[in-house]
Amino acid sequence: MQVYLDNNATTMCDPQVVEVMQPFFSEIYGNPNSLHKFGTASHPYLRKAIDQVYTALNASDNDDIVFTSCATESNNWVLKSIYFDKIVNGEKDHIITTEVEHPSVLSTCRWLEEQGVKVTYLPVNEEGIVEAHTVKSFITDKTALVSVMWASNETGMIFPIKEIGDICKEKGVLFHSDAVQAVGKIPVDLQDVHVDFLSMSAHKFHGPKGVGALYIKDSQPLTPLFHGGEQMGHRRSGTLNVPYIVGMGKAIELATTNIEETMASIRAKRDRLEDALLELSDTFVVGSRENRTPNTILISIRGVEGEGMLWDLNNGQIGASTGSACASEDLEANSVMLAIGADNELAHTGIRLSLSRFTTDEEIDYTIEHFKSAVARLRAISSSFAKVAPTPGGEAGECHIPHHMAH
Ligand code: 7TS
Repeated sequence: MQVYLDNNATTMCDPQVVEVMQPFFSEIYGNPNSLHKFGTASHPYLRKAIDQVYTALNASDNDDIVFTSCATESNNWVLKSIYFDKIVNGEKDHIITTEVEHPSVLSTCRWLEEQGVKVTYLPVNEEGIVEAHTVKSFITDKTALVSVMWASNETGMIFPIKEIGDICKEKGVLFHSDAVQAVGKIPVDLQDVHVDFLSMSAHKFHGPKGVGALYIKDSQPLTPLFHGGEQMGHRRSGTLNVPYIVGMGKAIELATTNIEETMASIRAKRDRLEDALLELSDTFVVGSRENRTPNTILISIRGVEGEGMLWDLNNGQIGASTGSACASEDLEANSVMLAIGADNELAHTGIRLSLSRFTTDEEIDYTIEHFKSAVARLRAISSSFAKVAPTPGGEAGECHIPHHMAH
């Protein structure tokens, strides 16, 4: 058996999505900007894909949805264009974000700091989220943009986006949310929540890799990141990636139709896995289940170093992650766990398990069994676990576990 539990890194492309993409490689291949029938043949399919994204997000007709190459591009676009549109001219000088954003936001913000922008990186609370009142307290009349993720890729924790959106609206500050880990996993209704810009990536909801989108409320102006042939209403130049756009449309439709039912089914499997793993001694899961995307578990197993655990799981044909795959080449502690107050040793033990609608009950059974035996194997050879193991009648020494993580 093979079990893929790294769906926050990427997902399998749904075979139904692959099927709808197929004709656009070698049959309907004209450039949509060409005036002949080879070009115009793709237009109804592009329109359909755009409609599918609008419907999935409950966007308004006067909003814009622009296809990009990925969420990294969408995030870079918003942040850099706000710099050009609002900061270079001296109107504003400040951006607010959080300590736990994806590197596509954090690294862009660090680059903006080098250009002279003031950036506030908000800390998270013990649940790993930023509270709305914290955002409010840092907004000044020089704040150009607030950028807060909808849900964390590492913990699955869902941020109070509705409250933050209301605060930004009231204060007249633009609001961007990186919704990569929310779209297709939990309901995202843009009539209900005020967001000016929203980033998403198709491969996180069983679409193809290399296509994403940026939602722009009320089609407000935003300097393009790519200048060129003026595609996408002059907003994003470059020949349209028709097969991938069609695939993204289908994928978002499949992921958001009956989302409540899909969530309940994934949540039941996730909770069963989580309950079973928490039977192990000295294990901790970050964040409450109710406020987490239904597919994600970030679990810490004291005395079991994350990389060792990944290696053992991989030997058992189980794919998991110690955090974000984007950062997995450096063996650093999990930065989100550090941010929520875990010590360095504990922050090296985080394992992220992320399910999908394709995860089966049999795969969960197999994972529970293998995971438990892996922990026993690794603890047997762990010097740090021996060192911190609780003494009879006493608390574990040396290893600091934040009280809120001790379930
Ligand atoms: N934003 C968030 C919240 C993400 O989780 C990711 C990818 C991105 C942006 C970037 O998406 P891309 O399509 O441009 O690459 N996150 C992860 C992860 O958690 N592990 O691997 C990639």
